[in-house]
Order: sequence, then structure tokens, then C-alpha cells
Amino acid sequence: MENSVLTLIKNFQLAGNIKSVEPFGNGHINVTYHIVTTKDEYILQEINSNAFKDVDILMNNIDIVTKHIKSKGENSLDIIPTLDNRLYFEQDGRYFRVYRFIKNTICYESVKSNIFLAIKLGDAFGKFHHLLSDLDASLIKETIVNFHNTPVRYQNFSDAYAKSSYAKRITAEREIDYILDHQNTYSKIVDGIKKGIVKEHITHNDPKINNILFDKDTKEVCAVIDLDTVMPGSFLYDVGDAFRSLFTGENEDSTNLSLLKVDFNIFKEYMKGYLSQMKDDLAEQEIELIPYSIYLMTIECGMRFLEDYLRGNVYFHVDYEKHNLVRCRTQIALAEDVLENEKKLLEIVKEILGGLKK
Ligand code: ADP
Ligand code: GN1
Ligand code: MG
Repeated sequence: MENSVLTLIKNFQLAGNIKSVEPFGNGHINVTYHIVTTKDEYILQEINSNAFKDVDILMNNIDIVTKHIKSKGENSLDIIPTLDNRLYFEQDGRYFRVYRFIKNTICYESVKSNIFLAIKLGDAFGKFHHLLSDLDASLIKETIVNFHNTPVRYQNFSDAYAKSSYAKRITAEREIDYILDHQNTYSKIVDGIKKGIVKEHITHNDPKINNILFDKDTKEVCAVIDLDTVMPGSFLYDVGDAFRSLFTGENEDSTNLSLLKVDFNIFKEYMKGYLSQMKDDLAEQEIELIPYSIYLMTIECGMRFLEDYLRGNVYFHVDYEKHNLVRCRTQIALAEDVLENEKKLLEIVKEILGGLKK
């Protein structure tokens, strides 16, 4: 790939001559390279057009969102245009884009030994929600339709299950049963949206910890990245998925399921940061749904991994055949622990809100 990267990178408006090209990061979706030139550094990504069917919509969304954030004086991704001033480059049905590399930054897979980062993450995603709250939502289109519509995700899983072979099913019997047995628990947020109890906003939809860049020295948040799924959604999707990601940490691929637990310290710290920005924007019914949203985003992620395993690993990047099954197991383990702790989590939310409103 590196030789072809050298050829295709010439189609972008880069400063200087290429010094190096290296694969970069731990994303599950795009293929990412770090490019160093004699004058600057860049991120080149092959956009996963299997996940993102309409790259035009995708790149337009990112262009609008990054300009909106920057117009408020905040840092965001800089898209480097192609020589003919387009937002991405297409070659033989493959799609590529370049961002300016945000220097002197670090991204984490976990906050376990850096608990102080949790409050900063919460604050950053709260601020992200605020910054986008006055953006004309009709400008932002869905890049993956029904991305966090869990009942639709369940239908997709059921379809994969129906089409899978008996030999494959018996390797994932317990996981399949868990997802089937819990089918009545998947619709509270979409129902809330239909009833108007849960509001739709422009949200990130993939608030994984490694989608935030921190300054290496100050450990302050530099930018929220991975804007591919920024689209209309519920604040609860981001709140729930942020905790799914934080409680999972680097254990998404672990076979030691006892590591997949709610971490109350992380929850408190992140919530303090998030609610300091968002306390006046959440309705009472949305607040009540926070613990459930963590369960929902976790089990949704589990069923997506399981669906992909049953389909033969066609969506998420995998390192071995059962990788998605292993990931599904960690998500189910975490979802179970969240269910057991819903009440305690809500008490913590209310305690923090009480303190902030004094
Ligand atoms: P994926 O959708 O595959 O997760 P991301 O856009 O999150 O792709 O990029 C993968 C990784 O590349 C990120 O986790 C981060 O480490 C790094 N990265 C992406 N964009 C930048 C950037 N502009 N500057 C520095 N690092 C970046
Ligand atoms: C993917 O792209 P990445 O690695 O940040 C996925 C998320 C999942 C996550 C699970 C576009 O995130 O929805 O929650 O993996 N992104 C997409 O680790 O499907
Ligand atoms: Mg990412």
C-alpha cells in the first residue's frame, strides 16, 4: 500500500516533499496513515465506503461541522483539499481524504490510570454538544442510516442469525441467546424520540475515548475527532456510548470478562465534566434514562459485533476469525454489570446535579 499512498497523496495540496508514510492509530473502520513531509504532517485516510455508502454526504457533513466549531474559536479537524479543491479524492471506487495532523497530541485507549482525564472527556463532549446546538440540523445528513436505532440493529442481527450456518451458530450459542432474550429492552430511546420525550440534536455518535486528542504536555483536550458519524441523534447515545467505551477501556478484546465492570470513579468524574456543560439542556426524562443508555449502547455494540461475526467479519476490522465474537462477549459482560447498577448510577447523576444547581 505504501507505494500507492505515495502516488495518490500527490493529488492533495500538501506542503513540502514526502519524508515518511506510516500506518497509524487503532480505529476499527478507516485505514489511517501518518504522512510526514519536509514542511508539515498529515493524516491520510482511506474512507471505509462499505460503512459509509455516500462519501459526498459524509465529507460535506464534516466540512460544515468543523467550520462551525472553528467559527466559535475552538479547535477541530482541518480538511486538506485535493488539487482540484475537492474534499476527498476518488480512485477506482476507493475514497481518500487528508487532514492536517494535530501535533503534540496523544489519544488514550483507557483512563484507568489517568482518572483525571475522565472529567476532561466529559467536559469536551458536553462542550461539543453545546457548540453544535445552534447548527441548522437540516444541513447535516445521516451518514449511516439508523446508526443507533437499536431495534433496527436487532433486526439486522436477526437477519444475520437467520442466514448463518448451524456450525457457526453453535460457536456463539450463549451470546445469541442473550441478545434474543433481551429483545424487549431495545426500544426505550427510539420510543422516547417518537413521543418527543427524548430530543434529537446533532451528536457525535462515536464518542470513544480514542476519538479525542489530548495535548501531550498539558493533558488538556485538543480536539474531538472521528467526525464521520456526526449526525442527528440523541444526547443519550453519546452519553451511553462514552461510558461503554470508558468502562471497556483496552479490554474490548479481553477474554477476562471480570474486567468488564462499571467504574464508579470514572462515571462520577466524566459526569461532573459533562453535566457542568449540559445540566440545563437535559430534560428530566432524559436524565432518568442515562443509566439505561449505557446498557443500551453496550448491548447494541455487542449485537453489532455478533452480527458481523455471523456474517463473516465484513464490517469491523478484525485480526482473527473469532475477534468479533470475543468483542461481543466483553460487551455482554459489561451490559450485564450496567443493568445491575442502574439504580446506583442514577443516584450519582442526581447527586452531581444537586451539587451543580446549588
Ligand atoms: P477510525 O474511524 O478508523 O476510528 P479515526 O478518524 O478515529 O478513524 O482515526 C484513527 C486514529 O488516527 C485516531 O484514533 C487518532 O489516533 C489518529 N488521528 C486521526 N485524525 C488525526 C489528526 N488529525 N491528527 C492526529 N491524529 C489523528
Ligand atoms: C467503531 O471507528 P471507531 O473504531 O472509532 C464503530 C463504533 C463502535 C466502535 C466499537 C462508524 O468505532 O460505532 O462503537 O467501533 N464506528 C462505526 O469499538 O461503526
Ligand atoms: Mg476512531
